[in-house]
Amino acid sequence: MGSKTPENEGRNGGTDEPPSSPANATGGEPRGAHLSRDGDGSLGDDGGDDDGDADNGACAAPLSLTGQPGSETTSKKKNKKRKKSKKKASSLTQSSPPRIPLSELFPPGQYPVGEIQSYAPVENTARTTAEEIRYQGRTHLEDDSLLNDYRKAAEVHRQVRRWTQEFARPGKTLTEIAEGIDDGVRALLGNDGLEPGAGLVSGLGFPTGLALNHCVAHYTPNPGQKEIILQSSDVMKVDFGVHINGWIVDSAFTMSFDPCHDNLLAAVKDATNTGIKNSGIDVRISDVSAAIQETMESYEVEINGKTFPVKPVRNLSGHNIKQYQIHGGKSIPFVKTKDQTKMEEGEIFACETFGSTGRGMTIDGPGVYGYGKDLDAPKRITSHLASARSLYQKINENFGTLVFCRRYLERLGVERYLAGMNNLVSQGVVEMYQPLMDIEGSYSAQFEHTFLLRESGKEVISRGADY
Ligand SMILES: [Co+2]
Repeated sequence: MGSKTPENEGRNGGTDEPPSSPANATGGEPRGAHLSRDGDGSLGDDGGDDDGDADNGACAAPLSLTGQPGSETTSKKKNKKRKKSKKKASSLTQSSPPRIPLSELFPPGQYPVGEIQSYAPVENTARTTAEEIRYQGRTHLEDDSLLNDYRKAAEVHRQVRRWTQEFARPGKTLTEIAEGIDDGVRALLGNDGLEPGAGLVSGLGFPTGLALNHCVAHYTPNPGQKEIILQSSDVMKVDFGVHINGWIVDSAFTMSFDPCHDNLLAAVKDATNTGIKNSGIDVRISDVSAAIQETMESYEVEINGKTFPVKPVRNLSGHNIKQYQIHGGKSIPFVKTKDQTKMEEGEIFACETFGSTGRGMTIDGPGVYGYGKDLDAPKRITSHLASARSLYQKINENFGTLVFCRRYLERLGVERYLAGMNNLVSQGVVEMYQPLMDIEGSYSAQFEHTFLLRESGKEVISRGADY
């Protein structure tokens, strides 16, 4: 989930350059030309390749899914069969759509370790390796059960995004995709989140984001809204979170179906990986930002014969993560700053970057992405509105300080909550999040991983074969 860079918030980002909106960014490509192209082709291992001429002309055969949405009964039958042959369970593969709880796929209950990166030596700085600090770090990130749960959440993310990369094709609605992700996450965690308090045990870390084109981040379909159908010219950022006991894996990728967007995706993927590589204990965050900026700005993209630089989005940033708290207070901007803040042992960061062919600056768009309880909000509130009081109780019970959206509220059976919600927002106990938009006609991409600054090394917990 993206975070607004605090110091830049509200800045209008005036630039001398003319708005670089391509005149006919949509509709200029022959529709259907790349329909059957493997959508995650741009998510491959060679994502750092900045050669714009990558020939994706050969159309991959459309991926066939072994099960279609709605084949719930078939997967349940399969589950029963599989449960009986427990010894073979480790060789099981996930169903499509994903419905087999991970606890059945990994019967000994040990989940795969993330990518371990060793720390680069940090120059010109005395390491703050006071015993107390090191011990503090150790208390949670070296806790075996916490680590194993965190790795399980990351494996849920990998398996659900694998399905998403096959399922999310032009012609699908954003609601189908978002609900598919949400249902997959809940099924793999083995927790439908419907009982009071269940959503705090495990579930979605924040509203599943499906932001298209110049919508840079913070878009999720709301109930009752006009359906948006994914188009072959679209660039879609898929940003979802999985949490267990409030420890959130925050990871995102971008899908496109037209090779003209390949360089944009490659730039942002490269920038995110550069950010991760440069991160470490006692590293100044501004040095990470500078490396991200340099990488991102070394790319350009050509759309309909017009060339655009890839700009880092200046008012968004990566962030640290705390328990039940997606934005822990530290930011990793994508442009260098004078900030002297360092990363510390025991911290968890979501390194995400956003690149745009537009202004590289967002403004709040129309509509609502989600809501999140203010961290300082009291346990109970007084309000003249009974609906606000009962809504607040529901929020405390099911989400705590996790960010949620209208779909998540409505599946709990909460109705007619808008007046109550507006009351909570105006009281300042709940914050409302809006879509974040660059200029119309521009395209933007995002890649994001969660990593843990452990004593022994950096564990990129959400790393997969795809990105
Ligand atoms: Co994030």
